[in-house]
Amino acid sequence: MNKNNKPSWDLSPRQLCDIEMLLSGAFAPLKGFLNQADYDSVLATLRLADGNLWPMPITLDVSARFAESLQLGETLELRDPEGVLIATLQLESIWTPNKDLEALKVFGSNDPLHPGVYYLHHQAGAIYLGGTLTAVELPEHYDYRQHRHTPAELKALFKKLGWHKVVAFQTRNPMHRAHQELTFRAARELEANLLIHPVVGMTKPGDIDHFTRVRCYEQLIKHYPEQTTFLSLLHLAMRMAGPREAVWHALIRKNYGCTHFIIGRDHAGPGKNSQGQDFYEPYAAQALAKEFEAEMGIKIVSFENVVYVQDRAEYLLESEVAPNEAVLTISGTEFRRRLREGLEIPTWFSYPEVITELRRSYPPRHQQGFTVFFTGLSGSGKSTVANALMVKLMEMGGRPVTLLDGDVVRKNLSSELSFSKEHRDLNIRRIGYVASEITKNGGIAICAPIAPYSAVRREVRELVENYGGFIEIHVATPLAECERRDRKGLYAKARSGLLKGFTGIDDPYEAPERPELKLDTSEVTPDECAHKILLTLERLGFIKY
Ligand code: PPS
Repeated sequence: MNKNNKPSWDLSPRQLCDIEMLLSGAFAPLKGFLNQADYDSVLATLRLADGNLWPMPITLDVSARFAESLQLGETLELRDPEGVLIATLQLESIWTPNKDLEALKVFGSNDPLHPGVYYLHHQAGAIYLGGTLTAVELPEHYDYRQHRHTPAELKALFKKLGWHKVVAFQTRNPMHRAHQELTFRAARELEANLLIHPVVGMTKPGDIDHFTRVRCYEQLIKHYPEQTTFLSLLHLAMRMAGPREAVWHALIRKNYGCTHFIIGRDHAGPGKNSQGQDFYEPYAAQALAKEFEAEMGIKIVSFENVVYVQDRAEYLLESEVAPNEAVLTISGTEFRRRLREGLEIPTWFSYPEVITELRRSYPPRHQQGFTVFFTGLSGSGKSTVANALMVKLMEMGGRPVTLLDGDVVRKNLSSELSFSKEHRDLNIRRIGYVASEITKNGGIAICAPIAPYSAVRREVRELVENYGGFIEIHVATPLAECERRDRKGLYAKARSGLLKGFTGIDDPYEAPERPELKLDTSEVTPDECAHKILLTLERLGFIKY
């Protein structure tokens, strides 16, 4: 509650993106966050209850506790993280969504490896609020202002420039020469102007940050014929929903005044599922968007992949290449490996200025920061090994090292927290936050909490991997051995019932499924454990002797 007695909600990063799109008209015909009838209809039919095409549920998710304080019909204030009032919402619906159903309908899957599914189940609040918005002010951006435009501004600009046909290109990656070739072709074939319209709101976790990407686009755009191409940034939060997302992207571009929209192979696909298969058929997004082309009022420009043909020294569509012609490709994974290891990236693949920008932000791994995250039972030997590792890394020098030991953190950062699941997760989030800042600034963070829950460990991994390495070490010393050691006498207390909720005794420990390294200190000395970790760090490229 604030001083007007109106309930107030602090918008999450994703909600901030959504509200900006809603208020600017980029999500027209939406006038607010979906109410329950529209939500149900969007899931079932890709349409709002009134029949208008709209494929993506844009919902205001909140915690159950906050929702309890609300009543239908009242006005809710929506604020940015600094407390600035962005808009008010007239509450029309409050409901508990069936998230399994939502995941299946929107993403076609309930696989937690899908980032949209994961977000839905682990980050989005349990309750949805729907209603019409009244704007107060658009969220403020201080970065790249010259490249940010509302739909009205872009439409006015196209009109002023006399651009009658505008083909939009969506991307969440740095653009290389193949992308440029594809956009050139589209513009040439359609005799249209080109809008490079990259997403800078939220993309797939682990993507290259938008600051770096925008510097790359600024370099690339110099290689287009003058006055033909325009760069504008889209503050969208992607969902990685493949076909549904493609329809959504096209509708958004229509709202920005574009006449054509390029959809390539596997548009907005999130990669592989837990069975190692792509979540979506490579051309399913094109097919679905084509189905709605006439209704949307924007033409879909479908493209297959463009590849580099060595003998001809030019880019061609895959289908134009003769069977005997050698095609050169560098996959995304290979490209990242070369960046990471400081290896050569050929000029046929990308312009040197673009590569220079990428290298400034992504130095080779041995110059990046990283986090070594130990997890394991009390008494498993985490602290001992962490200390051994710390001094060995300090001996090597070159990067500052900080140890965030479980007990020490509990004294300094988390002294008010208990050992409930909620508090343990909060404790790990705090450790993760500090580790991510250390990693961002090029240092080494060594964390050694129990961290019994896998979901929050994954959250921390995602956070840290935005800035550098995350190396998870499972100290898998058997419970019997930890209990035998019982250095602090806590196992005895837990067994006798004096201490409740003790990990491994009457509280759960979820072992990591894919740690970078698994150690058992009942079999290996602390010194040897530290050595094994150093070898792992070397293998991954984070240290160089
Ligand atoms: S957690 O779950 O990650 O937040 O735990 P952590 O911050 O690492 O704190 C673990 C240390 O607190 C002591 N302790 C307990 N551990 C587990 N369960 C309960 N109920 C508990 N109560 C106190 C214990 O000494 C842990 O230290 P380590 O170094 O792991 O032995």
